[in-house]
Amino acid sequence: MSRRVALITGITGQDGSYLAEFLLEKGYRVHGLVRRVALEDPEHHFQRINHIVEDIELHSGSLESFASLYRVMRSVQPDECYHLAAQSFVSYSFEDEFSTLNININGTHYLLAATHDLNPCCRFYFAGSSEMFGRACEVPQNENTRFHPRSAYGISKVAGFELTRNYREAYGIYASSGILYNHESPRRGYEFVSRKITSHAARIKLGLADRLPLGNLDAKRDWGHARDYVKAMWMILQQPEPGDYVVATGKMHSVAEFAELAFSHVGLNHRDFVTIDTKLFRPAEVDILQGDASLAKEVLGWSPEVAFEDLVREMVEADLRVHATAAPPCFQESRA
Ligand code: G4F
Repeated sequence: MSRRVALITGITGQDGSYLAEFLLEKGYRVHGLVRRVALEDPEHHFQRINHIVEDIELHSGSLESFASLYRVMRSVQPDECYHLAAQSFVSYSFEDEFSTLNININGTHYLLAATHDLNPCCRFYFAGSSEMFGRACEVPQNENTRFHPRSAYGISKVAGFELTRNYREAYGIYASSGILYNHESPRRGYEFVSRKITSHAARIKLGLADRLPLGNLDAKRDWGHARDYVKAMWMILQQPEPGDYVVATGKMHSVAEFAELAFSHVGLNHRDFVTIDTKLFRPAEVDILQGDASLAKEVLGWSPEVAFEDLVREMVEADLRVHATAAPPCFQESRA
């Protein structure tokens, strides 16, 4: 039997790299869309996929160029397309609403249009986000909760979600969305609060830093492990019918609790090191997100395997190793 073919946009990111590993293990031929600049500077951009780069095929293209996505879709002819690439940092979307909306909405639209035109039997996965719920009218949120996004990022994800649903309903494309809550790992970017906390806890422990500036400590999130969540993406595309699913742990913790736990793993008290930087508060905050993944459990048979405490421990331990052996990464203090 011939191997199934998958195309992943955002393959160099946290989720893309875990998903590529997962699909290779399942016997897929894995193709990835990467920006031309990444191909020119693989050492810097391929850190998360270096170990599998010989097993996958990379294609240059940009979410801002319909022509490039069309060309890649025509050449790869995937059975499954996982659209993960996006401007995914919520905070940055307040600094540049226009590029966030352009990249996230048009990129999704271009890919859907190319799929419809060239490869209508391809199964399409859209990376939706809990940020679509924003100022949520209920806790926990499920697939029927009304959207109330609070950032250009959240708005772009609602638009991508609706485009995906409309390609399903209007053109019969097998197009599904996962509404994923925050998911982290040692591969998380340093600009997100989880990795910012674990890397600072490690650096402070090693004497490489002496404080951790944070914004809103009271925000609550439903944090899971990225490896668990990419499995849900694949399961979503294996269903007989397309659909939309909340993917979450159902457990909620504050940023302060995350910091407390991370610092306690290195024998420190976060209160001695965390400072509040008002520049890191967002113009419109999402205070509480907690998902109800009952549908995913019932229909997909999916449930998370990694507990919050184990996730934080894994990240802190990985950061202790990173900072004990390597040059520290560049930290983006503003709005990070
Ligand atoms: O880690 P964050 O930047 O993640 P956020 O905004 O919840 O978004 C992440 O999860 C979404 C849902 O899955 C994704 F769609 C999205 O792409 C991204 O992966 O911030 C989490 C919370 C926020 O409430 C923020 O205000 O932490 C608060 N926070 C407090 N101090 C901080 C900081 N966030 C960051 N990034 N940096 C801080 O210093």
